[in-house]
Amino acid sequence: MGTQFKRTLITTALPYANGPVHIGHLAGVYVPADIYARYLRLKGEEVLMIGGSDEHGVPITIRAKKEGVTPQDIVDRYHYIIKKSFEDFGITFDIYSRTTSKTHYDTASEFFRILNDKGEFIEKTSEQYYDEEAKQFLADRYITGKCPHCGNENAYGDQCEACGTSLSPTDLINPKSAISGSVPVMKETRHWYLPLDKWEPFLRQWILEGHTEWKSNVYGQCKSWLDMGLQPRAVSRDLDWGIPVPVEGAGGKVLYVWFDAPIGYISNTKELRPDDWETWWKDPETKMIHFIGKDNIVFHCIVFPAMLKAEGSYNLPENVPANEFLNLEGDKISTSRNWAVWLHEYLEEMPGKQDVLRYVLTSNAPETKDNDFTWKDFQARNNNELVAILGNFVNRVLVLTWKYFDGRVPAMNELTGYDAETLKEFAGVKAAVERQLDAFHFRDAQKETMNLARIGNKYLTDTEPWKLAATDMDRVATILHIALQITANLAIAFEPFLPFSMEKLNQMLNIVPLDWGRLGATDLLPAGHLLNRPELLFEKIEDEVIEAQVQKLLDTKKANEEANYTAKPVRDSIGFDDFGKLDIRAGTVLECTKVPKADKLLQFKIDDGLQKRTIISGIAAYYKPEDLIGKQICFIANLAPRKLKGIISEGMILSAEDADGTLAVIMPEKVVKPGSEVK
Ligand code: B3M
Ligand code: ZN
Repeated sequence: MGTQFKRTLITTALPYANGPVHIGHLAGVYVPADIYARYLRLKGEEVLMIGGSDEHGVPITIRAKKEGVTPQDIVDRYHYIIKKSFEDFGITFDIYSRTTSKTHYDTASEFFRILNDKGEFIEKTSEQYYDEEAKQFLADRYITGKCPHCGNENAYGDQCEACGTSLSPTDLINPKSAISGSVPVMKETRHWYLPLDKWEPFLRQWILEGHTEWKSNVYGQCKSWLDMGLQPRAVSRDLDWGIPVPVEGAGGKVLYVWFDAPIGYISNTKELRPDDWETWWKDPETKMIHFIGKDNIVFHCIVFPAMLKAEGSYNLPENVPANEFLNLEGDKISTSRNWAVWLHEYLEEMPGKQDVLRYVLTSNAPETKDNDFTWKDFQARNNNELVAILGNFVNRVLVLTWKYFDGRVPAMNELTGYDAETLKEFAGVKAAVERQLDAFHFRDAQKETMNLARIGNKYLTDTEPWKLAATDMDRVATILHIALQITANLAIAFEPFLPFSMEKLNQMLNIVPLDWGRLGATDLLPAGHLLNRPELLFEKIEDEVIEAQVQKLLDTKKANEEANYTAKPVRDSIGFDDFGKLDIRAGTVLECTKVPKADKLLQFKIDDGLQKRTIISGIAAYYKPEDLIGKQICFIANLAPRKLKGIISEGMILSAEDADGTLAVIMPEKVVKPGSEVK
């Protein structure tokens, strides 16, 4: 408290290198961290932003097994895809490394050794599931069985995905090894545990009393963990992928991924700054901030601080501004269900639109609760905010300056009261944006910044310089002078949020990027300064583009439904007599019309060989009436008549229902006499 910090170490969660990164990653961690890093750098502060891939752990080995390749193949593939996506979106890491680097192996092993030598671990033997065929202990994810809560036969040893309950492997009924399919046995194994209970009093005081300023979602989660009471946590695993436990006789055991991954922040700092990395980790004048998603809170606020404290020479984080989750069109983002907007695909389909996504994800950031990304909202924010407010303002100012002053900043003349008021209003934006950024409220910070563009837009609309050109060029000069100062201010304030567009804007203004300290100044562009020719900063996004994205998601949903489709179990058997009671016939459609005020229903006139029969059928969503006229269908002829929407329906047309509920009408394979029996 009250510490004056000299530098800031920003860490960002290390994504698992078991798949590419999507909008949820950007929104939750990397865009806010990047905004913060860019902001501090613009202020001239000393900053390092550390990133990297998390390349150990069971998720990687599962992916490898599924594809029949090695874990190393998987991480080599995804590390570079992830790294490139971050570069493409302008995430300014000072280093983006990986936890399979030599520096990391050495650093993590050394860290473990120090704690072990200091007696900071306890060693315990416990019984765990073992696959005798595959000759290995089974990670929780590698055991499947029946969920004791909902009966799902394919629950995992850590969670049932059908009902969402967290499980431990011993909860499963009829457990099976996912590796060999055999029934696992309980076997004793010895592991190293970090006694979190020992650190509980310290953590209570440090967080619950010392960091009441942390975001309420973070503070609340810490409090509930602490109130439940902390238990020793195993920091080793029986697995053949990871950093070997650096203790003699520990063959076959590796460091638990959540032990080594946060040490990755240290290793990557070391790799970047071999000579002064300790300044960044041990000098009390360094402020450390962890940017993470909500599922990582316990590891960054409780486990890693306990590790650092046990080691003894490291700083603890000053803040952990964790975000909640971003959903996609109402559903949880999921790598395995392919329910995501993948960053590399977005860039292929929307080239050059990095800033649009950065803007939308910040506008809608899940800072205090889970939020939803929708393509409609994406389009609306682009068209109504980036294009209509920011882009429109900048374009009008530059075009008018070229039109009336050959691209040179005109001199300011006498000010009106309204001019003075406008200048005063935008001078206040700096403090407002800073207040929000310093509190990690990135969406409000961006909103305040957009307000500056709003002020500018309103100023132009109110003063209408284009109408004054014939009568009062002095006035036009003053208005454009002020509007140009607002534009140059926007180039500073929006840089952390929209770096690509602001680079373009600086180019148009013919200036080098200005420091944050100049924000609010009214003399950024001196009279006589020559601008470059304007280009559009943002373009309208048309409906077709959005519809194509929505269709892509609908296709994914359909593919998932099909992949998950299992036919319903067959009903109780019936005798032949029962079947004989059904009178199923083929008939020819003579007429077919929509039933007024009922979107689902079609009304048919069927030639059934004896008469014209009326049938109502709920297939209007799947067929146009004209597509069915003249076709032959099958129907139940002896179903008792029923009244639907005031019309008597004499029978039922037979359809097959697909996995997604789509109906397909059953038709005879060749033309038959109307009234033919179906048997
Ligand atoms: N790889 C989990 C995740 O991607 C984990 C984070 C490590 S941060 C040290 O959510
Ligand atoms: Zn369940």
